[in-house]
Amino acid sequence: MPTSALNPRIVERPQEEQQRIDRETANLALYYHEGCVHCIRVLRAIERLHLKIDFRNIREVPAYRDQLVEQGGSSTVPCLQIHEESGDVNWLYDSHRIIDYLEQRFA
Ligand SMILES: N[C@@H](CCC(=O)N[C@@H](CS)C(=O)NCC(=O)O)C(=O)O
Repeated sequence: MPTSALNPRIVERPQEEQQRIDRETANLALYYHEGCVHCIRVLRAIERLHLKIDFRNIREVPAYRDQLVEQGGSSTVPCLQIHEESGDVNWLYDSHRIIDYLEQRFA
């Protein structure tokens, strides 16, 4: 049974489109931890939009927290790391801004 039959809000795409989007989301990573309500909101949006994004738990892996602080500039989660096509790396903080970004790009 497709996931969308259980939850009609979950986005479903033709296989080729999903594969194209999977290639795009390979350039994204979400820094989070499970005790954070703002992170849960982003995780739910990712599930609903049916996106494959690398999840980096900063409490389980200290190196992820170090990357977030040293490269992103703050230890606040959630944060979406975006590898742009230009080669630049952007760090997008704030659950609302992250969800807006994902919806504009993938909804
Ligand atoms: N307005 C932000 C709030 C994010 C926030 O408060 N995150 C907390 C965890 S729930 C945090 O990382 N606090 C520790 C810190 O800022 O270093 C959002 O919606 O994402």
